[in-house]
Amino acid sequence: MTLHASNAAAALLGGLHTFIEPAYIRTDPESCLNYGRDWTRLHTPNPLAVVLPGTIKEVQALAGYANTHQLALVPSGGRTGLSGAAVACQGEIVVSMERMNRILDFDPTDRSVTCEAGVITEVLQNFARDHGLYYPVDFASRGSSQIGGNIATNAGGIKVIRYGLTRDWVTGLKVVTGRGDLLYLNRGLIKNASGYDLRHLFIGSEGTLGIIVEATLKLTRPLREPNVMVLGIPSLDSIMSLYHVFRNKLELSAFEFFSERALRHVLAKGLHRPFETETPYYVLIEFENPGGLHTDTALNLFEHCAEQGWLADGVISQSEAQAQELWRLREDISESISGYQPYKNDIALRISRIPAFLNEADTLLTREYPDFEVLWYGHIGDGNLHINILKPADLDSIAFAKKCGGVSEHLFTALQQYGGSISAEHGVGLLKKPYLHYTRDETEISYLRAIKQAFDPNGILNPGKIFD
Ligand code: S2G
Ligand code: ZN
Repeated sequence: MTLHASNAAAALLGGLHTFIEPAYIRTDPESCLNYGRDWTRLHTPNPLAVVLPGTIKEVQALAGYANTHQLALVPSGGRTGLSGAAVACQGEIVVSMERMNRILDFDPTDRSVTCEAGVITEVLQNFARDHGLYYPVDFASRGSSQIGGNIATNAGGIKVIRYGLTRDWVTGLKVVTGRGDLLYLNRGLIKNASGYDLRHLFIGSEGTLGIIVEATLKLTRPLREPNVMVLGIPSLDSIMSLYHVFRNKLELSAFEFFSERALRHVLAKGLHRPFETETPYYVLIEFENPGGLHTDTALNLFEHCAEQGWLADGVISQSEAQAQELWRLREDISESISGYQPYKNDIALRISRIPAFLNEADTLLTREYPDFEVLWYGHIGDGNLHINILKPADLDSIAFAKKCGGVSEHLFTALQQYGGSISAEHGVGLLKKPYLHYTRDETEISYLRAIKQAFDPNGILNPGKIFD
């Protein structure tokens, strides 16, 4: 009998009522389905219940209750993850932070904002903009992801080459550990040399060490009149040469790439080609261009790269609207292919090793996937490549995932030679767990386990994610 139908489950759920209002304890099938999964679709959601705490005290009481009754808790934000880290498929209790969604404090002198974990990323970005500032961690899922989830996965996105990752913007963190203790870490300080910086253990921990309940984040000045260029690239080899030329002369805030195949899926959704010429690859560059100060430099660099044969065509935005339209060619890729249930590789390398790896990986994937459509895109400027394999309509998901998993072993073996990571920004969760050893050795994993033991001794937090 599943846990849900037993009397024990009823008693466990009844006990929750002592510290969570019944309206915020859900067991209906729709809630269990929607809150029991992220954007992956390889596991059947099967939580015992979905709980929506409204205060830190309630989160602490939940952790205490879970320890007493050996219940598993799966912290849940916007559930836009791509590695299964927010999946609840084994009778866990999903702890949704969506009710804890207030912006609590803003200080213009510190240029910092304190918000609850459930604040939507775009709400924070708009709050910063409305106060003349900028929260520069940005990605396509900004409209549904939550700050707590962004921190738990150390979200990266499209501006990393200039602004870094979520980790670089968190100056304070309130977390409820697996022991039920509330830790207030670093308290918004820029400098704090008072021992281990525990904040950084929770950033990227995928809900396995603690439940993030509040964060203090730095803000910065807005980009001044960003311009966007999209360039048509004849071969993989020229991408990084072009990158070096542009980054040496312009303050880039983004350097993305995508293949013609990826572009075609976006065009199928109604967007227009950036220019007439069709090339195997495209690069999207963003740079600050206040008052058109750098336009000549950008055009001279364009000419130089064209003379070198590194590009075949290109366009530079003439307005903010056009810049946004060019961004959509890159940012809409994920959405445009979601119907194909793509198998996603999200790998990271040092950028110096990209040219050699790109060619080796392209040869390997062409050999291993003769009949599948393989799309390349990603944040190549920071060494992050997204390789998406589209599932053929006539192949069932399990067989497809099995085939791709086998190819991933080859890809990760090659990646290991380049010192790369099997997961650049999407995390490990459930999907990448079988491959963790390609990036972390046994000794390192033993230390990860020791840290887990310190913060979550009874293993109530997101068990089975990252490692067993
Ligand atoms: C991107 C979004 C998720 C995906 O587009 O940069 O991180 O589709 C991705 O891989
Ligand atoms: Zn990405």
